[in-house]
Formats: sequence, C-alpha cells, structure tokens
Amino acid sequence: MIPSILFTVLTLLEHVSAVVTTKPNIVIMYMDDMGWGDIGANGNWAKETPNIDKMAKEGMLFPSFYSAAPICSPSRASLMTGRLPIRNGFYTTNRHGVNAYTPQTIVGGISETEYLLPELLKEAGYKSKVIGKWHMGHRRDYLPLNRGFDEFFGSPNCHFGPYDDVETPNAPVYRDDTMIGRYYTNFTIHQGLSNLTQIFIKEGTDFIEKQAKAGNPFLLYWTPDANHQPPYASEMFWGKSRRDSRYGDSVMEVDYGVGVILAKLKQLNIDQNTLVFFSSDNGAEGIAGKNGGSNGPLLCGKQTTFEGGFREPGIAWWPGTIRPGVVTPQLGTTMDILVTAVGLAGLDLPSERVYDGIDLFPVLSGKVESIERPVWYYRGNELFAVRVGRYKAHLWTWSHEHYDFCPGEYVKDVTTPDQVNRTANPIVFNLDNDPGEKYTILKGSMFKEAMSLISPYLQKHRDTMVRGEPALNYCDRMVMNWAPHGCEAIDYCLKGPTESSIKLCGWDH
Ligand SMILES: [Ca+2]
Repeated sequence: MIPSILFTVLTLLEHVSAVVTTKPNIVIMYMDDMGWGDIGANGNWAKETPNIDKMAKEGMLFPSFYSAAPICSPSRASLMTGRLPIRNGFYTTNRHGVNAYTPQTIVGGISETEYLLPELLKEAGYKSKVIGKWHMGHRRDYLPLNRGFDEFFGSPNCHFGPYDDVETPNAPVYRDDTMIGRYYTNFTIHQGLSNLTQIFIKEGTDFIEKQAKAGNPFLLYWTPDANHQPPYASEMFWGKSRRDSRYGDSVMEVDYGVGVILAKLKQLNIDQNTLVFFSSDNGAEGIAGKNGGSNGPLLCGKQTTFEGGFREPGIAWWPGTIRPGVVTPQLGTTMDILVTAVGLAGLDLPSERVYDGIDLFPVLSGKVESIERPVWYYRGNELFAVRVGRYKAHLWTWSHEHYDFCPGEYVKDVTTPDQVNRTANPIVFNLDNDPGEKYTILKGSMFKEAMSLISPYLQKHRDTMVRGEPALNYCDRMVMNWAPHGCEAIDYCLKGPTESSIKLCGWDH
C-alpha cells in the first residue's frame, strides 16, 4: 500500500514540476527617457550599447514599438495594466490634453480596480519583484507590495534632488514595504556620480538566482532610472562615453546591466525558459540637451505625440523560441507585454474589461508575420493621433507651451505651439517613407487609403471607450514623503504640514 501511495505522490510531483517549467519567466527591462535612437541596433553612431545590440541580434527587434504615453507615470501604469491611461485612470482632466505624472504631492495612484501584471501572474504561481522607479503613486495603498508584487527595491519617485528635507523631502528608497533610506542622504548621488545602477543590477541577479534555485516561475520588472535627467553613472562608466556626456555614461551602465542579467539567465540555464522584453517608458527629452538622449530621425520627443515621444527601443529575447536576428514589421506596444505574459502563464485575461495590448506570441514564435492593430497616441484626456499599418493620422497637434519639446525642429502646421484640432481633416503621414513626420498628406488617394484603414478603428474606439476615473487631478503638500513607513526605525521621519492643502495639480505641459 505504502509504495503505491509513494509512487502516486512522486508521479504527481513530477507532473506538477513539468507543468511549472512550461510557464516561462518574464523579465521586463524598462528604461527611463531612453530614446529610440539611443541604441546601436537602431543606428546610434556612438555604439555605446553592445549588450542591448547583442540582445537584438539574438532576439527580435521591433523598429515600431510604442509606449502608451509620452511621459513616465502613465506609461508605467499602462505597462503594468495592459490598458491605455485613459482607461486605467492615469491622466488628468484639470486641463485639456496635458500630461500628468506622480510628483511627491500627488494624492492619487494606480486605481484599486486595476489588475496589475504581478497580481495576475500570481494565480499561476509566479514570484515577482520590481527594481528601480515605481512612479504609480507613493502613498501606502499604491506601493508595489500592496499592488501584487512580492518584492520591491527602489523608490516610488524619481531621483530628483538633492532637497533640503524641510521644504521638500528627499525621495525615499524602499526595501519591500519599508523605507530604508533616502536618495542623496543615504543612497548618494553626487553631481551625477552614483552606484545606484550597480545596486539595481545586483538586486536583479540575486532575485533571479533565488527564484531559479527555488524552481519558481518569476516576473522581474527591472527599471533603473539613471537615464532620466539628471543622469548618473558609477565610477566604472564615469566619463567613458563616446558621446562625452553623463547621459552617455548612464546609457553605457544600463547596457552593462542588460548584459549581466542576460548572462545570469544563461549561467543558470534558464535562458530558454525566459522571455525578456527591453523598452523605454517614453522618448528622449529634447529640452534636456546634453543630459538627454536621441530619438534618431523621429520628430520631437518626450511629452509629445510625435514619433519621438512615443516610439521606443523594442526588443524581445527568448533563445530557442524567438528566432535570432529577426527585424519584425509588427507594430508593438508596451501594453502587449502583459497580454503576452498572461497567455504564456496559461491564464485568461479578466473578461469584463478592455485590453489595449495584443498577444504577441504568434509573432514572437514565427507563426505569423504580423497582426494588424491600431496604435493610440493619447496626451492626457485627449486622443491626439492614431496609427494603423504605415499610416498615422494626427487629430490634434501641439508641440510646446512653456517649454519647447521640439527644439530645433519645425514642421509647418504640425509642430504647433497651440493645441490645434485637426479632427475634421486629419494630417496624415506615411511612416514607412517618412518616419520623421515631415511630409504632410492632406488629400488625394493616399489620404483616402489611410483614412479608410484608420476610420473603422477610430469609430469603434470612440463608441466603446469607457474612461477610468482620473487619478492625477489632486495635489497636496501634506502627502509628500515626510514620514514613510519605516522612518522611525532609521530615525528619519520629517515634519511636514499638519493640515491638508488639497488643490488641483497645476500641470503645465
Ligand atoms: Ca520617463
């Protein structure tokens, strides 16, 4: 009797372990303000990204890979929910068509009604960690461990500073749900010199090693913010870039991190069971000058709905499943990562809500060459443009107000300093021939072809849109990071305002 029970248990265990190994690990490498033109694989002259370029050579390169927003917070919210900011609530209605994000004064965060990727993958036994910049709300309910992640190392905010800890607190650094220090004072960044990326790399490889040894499928969301201005690098890369800029140094360092993480997957022999995506949250910031990156031939950059704001480096890597060296014509978006990952985990998406991502697995595995789909370019609460196939139609144009987001670039009727409504007669570009959006198509057969392709998608999108409650409308100095959980233990609680001063956030771009 006993041997037979033992045999059954062993058979069951074998079965379970076989099922577990069919669920691939998911690694998302999400850069901050890195432009489409910053990687060698997309033609950057400085060739400062040998590891990212090798990743593209071993995997699939998406020359047309898009973010869901031209700014950090809504872009990240869409990556984690698979849904546009207009649906998941990461936008503002304080003004028409403006970008909003999560400064320390923001009251809101990612809505409790949204399902985040780690939350969904948990159903299939995945362990998850986010490393680097969160930016989806810093109040306790919105922090990673309350939104599905098992582990967190990094900050809910950007590394801006140094601050005085009186008027403005330095941004907190968390391990899991506890603050363990702050940027500048505990985790030093001194005039662009910092070990932070090195710490983020080690956190990543330690997590991978731990999960691989335990035999758990895992999700690693690795998102260093060294490329966001003011960029930083460690001594290893200080002054090393051919571009001769701190930004170039910071790109070299995150590239090094990509190499270390991929090498760790190979060393642990789990590379053939791990899907890795590489991308960036928004385009390079034109106004950052030497502290910003390159969008290559694309028009304008961060904050705008031109290609420079939305089109990102895009690479998928999965040895043994993705054929090496493929450059795909597929239009991809960062929201596809969630949909693809959920499918690979053997799960169904929640059926009662609309997902804007598509399952890329048929393309990654080479079963189909490409899937027709729309790409939406929202700026805050307004749909500014849409792309289907080679054509992009601008329904609204706006380049700058207080800041010029297209420095040195001018296209008549396109880079407009005021918001201009083009819905009645959209401005069309053929991005196959004109990725820089310079030659407007306003009538004729090509215009008709473009609009006959785009209009049905647009109509359906508008007819079925259910907008989320806007989460980025209210700001209050009282909610800043004065006394995050854990501050007592390290004797680093700050005194903030004792009375609420809630008001509409003043988004000015
Ligand atoms: Ca960003």
